[in-house]
Amino acid sequence: MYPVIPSAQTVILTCLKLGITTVVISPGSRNAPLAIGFASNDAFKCYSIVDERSAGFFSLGIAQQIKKPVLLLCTSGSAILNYAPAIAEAFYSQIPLIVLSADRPKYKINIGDGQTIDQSKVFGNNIFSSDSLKQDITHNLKAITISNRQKILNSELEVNEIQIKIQKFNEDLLNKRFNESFVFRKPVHINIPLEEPLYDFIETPCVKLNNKVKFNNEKLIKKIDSNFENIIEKYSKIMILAGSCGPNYLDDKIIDKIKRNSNIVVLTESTSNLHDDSFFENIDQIIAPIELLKSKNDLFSSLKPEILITIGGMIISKKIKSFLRNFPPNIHLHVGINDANDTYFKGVKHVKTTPKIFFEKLLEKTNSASNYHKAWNTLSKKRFLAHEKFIKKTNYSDLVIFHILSSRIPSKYQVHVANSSPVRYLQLFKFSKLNNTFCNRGTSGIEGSTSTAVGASVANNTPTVLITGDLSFFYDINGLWNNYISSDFRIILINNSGGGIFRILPGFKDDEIFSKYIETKHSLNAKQIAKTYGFKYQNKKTAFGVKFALKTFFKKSNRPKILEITTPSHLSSSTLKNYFKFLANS
Ligand SMILES: Cc1ncc(C[n+]2csc(CCOP(=O)(O)OP(=O)(O)O)c2C)c(N)n1
Repeated sequence: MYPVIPSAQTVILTCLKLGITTVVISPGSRNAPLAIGFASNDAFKCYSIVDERSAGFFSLGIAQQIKKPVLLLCTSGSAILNYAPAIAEAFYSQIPLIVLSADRPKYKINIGDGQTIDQSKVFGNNIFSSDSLKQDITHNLKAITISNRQKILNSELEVNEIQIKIQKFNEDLLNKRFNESFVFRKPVHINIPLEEPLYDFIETPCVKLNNKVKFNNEKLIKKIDSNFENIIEKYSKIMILAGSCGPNYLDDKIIDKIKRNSNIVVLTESTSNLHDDSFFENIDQIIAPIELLKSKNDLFSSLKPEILITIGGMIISKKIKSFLRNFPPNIHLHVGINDANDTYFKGVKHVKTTPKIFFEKLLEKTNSASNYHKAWNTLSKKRFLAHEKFIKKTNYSDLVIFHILSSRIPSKYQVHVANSSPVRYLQLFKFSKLNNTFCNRGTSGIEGSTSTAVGASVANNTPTVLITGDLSFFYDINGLWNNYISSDFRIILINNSGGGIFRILPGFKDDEIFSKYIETKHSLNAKQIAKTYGFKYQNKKTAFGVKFALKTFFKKSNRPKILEITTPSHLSSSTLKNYFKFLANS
């Protein structure tokens, strides 16, 4: 079934032609032509989610996995504003989303009609583009004439001639923006003014798209500037720093070539999803203790790269940022098609190509022998030994929980981590290389981790576990309010009764104001929530209890499960501080 309204039809036909077929729909009437049009067409996979904020993150989770734009459809009024956090996250973490907001015609905005706001440009600068389709003049011409406010009637042209222009404008705009979303991996917004009647449908579309509608990304992959190819020969200290990358971002052949160069070190994070024994995967474990040493300047100077090559998206580690800002490389190159951030204030040269093309070219010229990798490796090994020693003797705390988890999450599980301290603790441990790991680090928000994990789980064949803090979990309870949570979905909720991260960050004060307004201490638990949403639930308060629960937690079950782990916030923060001191002095 197709809506009779040509612009709504055009949206559906463009999506079909480009193969954009996943749609997350939130309820309403203004969007009914599109909602029913999508849902009645077997080519589309549609999801229904009431809360638009959750729908936004759910879509983001899907798009993160399928690496293609996902459509978000909402009604007019305030609904669209609730997409804002997910759109900002998608914008900064380079995830393609297409917001389709149904709207009233222009002449019904700000004249006292209900459920109406100005929907243009609601995402400000946190989106790639915001546009509005033109309203079809052939649909309910009478309403347009009565309104007498929209100047789409033109006395010199016939109605049909005007409609042809409108149709061309709409087709071109949709093709352009959908392409940009896909190629640049960015969110885009298309606002769609729709006049009533909204519930009229036909079996065969009356719109015929022009043939130019297709994906076209060839122009974007630029040739590498040949100056960069001599880098390997020239420098003896090269650092490759990987931010968040999807799984398999670099292929094994390239990894193999990189590791044969003793002048290259590769630093990765949990969300880089890049693994090799020669890579340094626990950046904070290596660097954070240095800051506590008297000899820090000498040590940092010896580890500083001459050239920094960044790949992927956002970097989690504050420590590596601080190190590279204080001890900047001579050159910073960012390799990739999307954003190149000048994170280290050194100026960044953007090499707009794929890492595969770049490294293949670069690594043809091997290898100036140097001790650079060795220096990092010696320090890393030393830190790891101290880490093991500390963990063995330490008390029950958030740190210990992550140690326990690191060897107990089955490798077939995809791991989603919430902000902020869970993702930072995770960085201190080696999890299975097969646990692909994701976190919303575009804006580091705490409002959509559950919804994102649920979205990712429906798009992925592997089971999913979400590791979350309590504020993040309670913030996004509506992430559980949908029909798409499978029985193998797992949540590990580390409940330290507030924002434990703030006890770790500089500025912590053990007083009432801090506790109430910064840490936001509370005494909630997830027991009743688990019941409401049909989860099996356990709560553990000791290392022994957690280990015991994990023996069966990932086993097959007929319902999803929540394991709530209660930890003492004051001990957790002091343990982490002692951990870094111990590493520094070992
Ligand atoms: C939407 C949003 N509001 C506020 C913040 C600031 N913030 C960062 S971490 C955090 C606390 C997270 O607490 P919790 O989820 O319990 O994890 P914990 O730090 O205790 O491990 C807050 C409020 C944010 N990142 N996003």
